[in-house]
Amino acid sequence: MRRVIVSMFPEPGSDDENDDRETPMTDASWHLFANPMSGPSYKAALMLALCGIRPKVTLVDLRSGEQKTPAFLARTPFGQVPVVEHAGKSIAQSASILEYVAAVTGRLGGHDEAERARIRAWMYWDFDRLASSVYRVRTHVLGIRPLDEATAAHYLQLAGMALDQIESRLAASPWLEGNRPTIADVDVYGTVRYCGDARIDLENRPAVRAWMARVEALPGWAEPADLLAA
Ligand SMILES: N[C@@H](CCC(=O)N[C@@H](CS)C(=O)NCC(=O)O)C(=O)O
Repeated sequence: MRRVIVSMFPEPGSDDENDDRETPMTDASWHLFANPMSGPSYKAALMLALCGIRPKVTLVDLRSGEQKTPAFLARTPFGQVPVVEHAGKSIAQSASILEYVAAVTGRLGGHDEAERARIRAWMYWDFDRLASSVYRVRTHVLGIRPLDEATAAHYLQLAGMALDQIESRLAASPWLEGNRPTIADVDVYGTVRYCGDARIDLENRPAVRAWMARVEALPGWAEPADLLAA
């Protein structure tokens, strides 16, 4: 069986990074359960891609409730995508998946406990303030989960406030935590990139747009449609 020693890959953006690295073959020791419309699924898929791992992907049909079947609930008590299976373990929640992949590959994580805690703080903040508003506005705009206008306006305002926070941060620092990309960037990027679907304008947030371009220049970066196909 082909063995991929992912921890030997250099950090994205480091001097050792080989931009000509071939697209990896599917590595079935990593199995991603995902949905193509799901932002958290994209976060998990993007993290694996940035670490040079192309997992086996199984698409989960959320409309038919496949995520609530006993077979899927055996993988995760949450009945949600994404889930990653690796080395006989099943990991749910995109932020936990990002931490797990970072720990296993030695990439995009923190160097010590304090840095790991600061990175984790961005991920908690993301789901508390940013994803909770951007994703809700997105599903409203796309007609997947319509809200009444007052509720939609409320979440739009929260999204704007959260985006203003990262605009300030990224005006002063190229990455959310420290001077290199980390899973904080992967996580928050996986929310911000859905602002377009949510019709949230990033025009007046130049630092966010420049940071998105930096993320999109990382080796392995790809669009959701490219990563979340069966
Ligand atoms: N906090 C979770 C959120 C996961 C989530 O909301 N997944 C949605 C798709 S985006 C889902 O599976 N929804 C179906 C359901 O809840 O039944 C994460 O970051 O992984």
